This record gives sequence, structure tokens and C-alpha cells, in this order.
Amino acid sequence: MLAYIGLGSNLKDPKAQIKRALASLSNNDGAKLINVSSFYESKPLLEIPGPNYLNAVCKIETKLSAIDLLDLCQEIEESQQRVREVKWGSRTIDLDILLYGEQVISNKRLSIPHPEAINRAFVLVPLFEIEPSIKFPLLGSIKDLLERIDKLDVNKL
Ligand code: A4P
Ligand code: MG
Repeated sequence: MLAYIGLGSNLKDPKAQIKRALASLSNNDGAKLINVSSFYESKPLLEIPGPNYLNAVCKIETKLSAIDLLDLCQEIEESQQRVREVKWGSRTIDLDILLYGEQVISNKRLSIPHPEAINRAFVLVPLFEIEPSIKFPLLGSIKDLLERIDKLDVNKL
């Protein structure tokens, strides 16, 4: 299965945090890293105080089920000392499963496509960079989705 993961960090050397998470993903038996976008800087959402974020998107090929992939993402977050404090607050690393094949999943632990992805330039811009013709199940092409949002606030490193 092909899947796309969004990575974000705004604490403790964000570039190193994202690189470390990518290394963990590619060193795992269940997943093979196929492509990684450039890194993009942006201000925290909703003007929540804190350092700027760095974000990237990667494409993986995986034999893991979606829920096992979520477990892997959460293990990686924990290994990088992510502490969950405030919702949407600062974090060392956040791994969100954006897309898992063309599946639509909605249960207590998992919503795919990631519900906020389509509203966020720091997700759509790097995803478009690596996969300009991708479609979100039920939601449409990334080109159309990108036209609806403000892209000015993300800067490619
Ligand atoms: N969950 C459900 N669906 C998914 C999915 N597709 N991928 C559940 C991953 N997890 C998923 O996530 C809470 C729960 O979401 C998980 O236990 C999982 O079962 P979390 O990461 O523990 O909590 P959170 O941080 O409160 O939520 P979330 O959704 O990860 O935060 P956001 O919405 O990503 O916001 N500003 C900029 N510029 N860049 C950023 O990257 N990120 C955030 C975090 C805020 N502002 C930002 C950025
Ligand atoms: Mg998350």
C-alpha cells in the first residue's frame, strides 16, 4: 500500500527531529521510504504562541495495516520524547497519516484522509511537490484543494 505521512516539529531542532523520524520510518521492516518533500517553514496555526514549525511530507510503501502504521507513527513520536500537553500546542514531532491508498477510514483512533490536511498549506504544498496529480478520496484533486487555501504563509527552506 502507498501512504503519505505529514511530519511537523517546532521544538528542539525541528530539522533534526524530522530527519530522525524519517530515518526511523525507513529503518522499519514494515515501511519503505519512497520520497520526501523539501522542508517548509510556517508560523503556528491559529496564532498559538511558539516557535515556527518545520513541515515535510513523505511517501512510503507499507505492508502495515493503517492501524499498525498509526502505532508505528506513535512509537516514533514517543521515541522522540513527544509530550502531549495542549491540543495543537508545540511539539518535538508530530506524524499524521494523510492518505492510506485510496481508503477512507473513520474510527475512534484514525481518520483518513486526515481531516485537517485539506485546510493546511503546510501539508498540501509539500504533498503537491512530491505528488502533483494525487487525489483525495471523496475530496478531489490536490490542485483543486490547493486553490481554496492561502499558500503564502509557507516558505520552502
Ligand atoms: N488520529 C486520527 N487520525 C489520525 C491520522 N490520520 N494520523 C488520532 C495520525 N493520528 C490520527 O493526535 C491525536 C490523535 O489523533 C491520535 O491519538 C490518533 O489516534 P495527536 O498527534 O496525539 O494530538 P494533537 O497534536 O492534539 O492532534 P493533531 O491532529 O496531531 O494536531 P494537529 O492538528 O496536527 O496540530 N502549525 C504549523 N505551522 N505546522 C504544524 O505542523 N501542527 C499542529 C498540530 C498545530 N499547528 C501547526 C502544526
Ligand atoms: Mg498527530
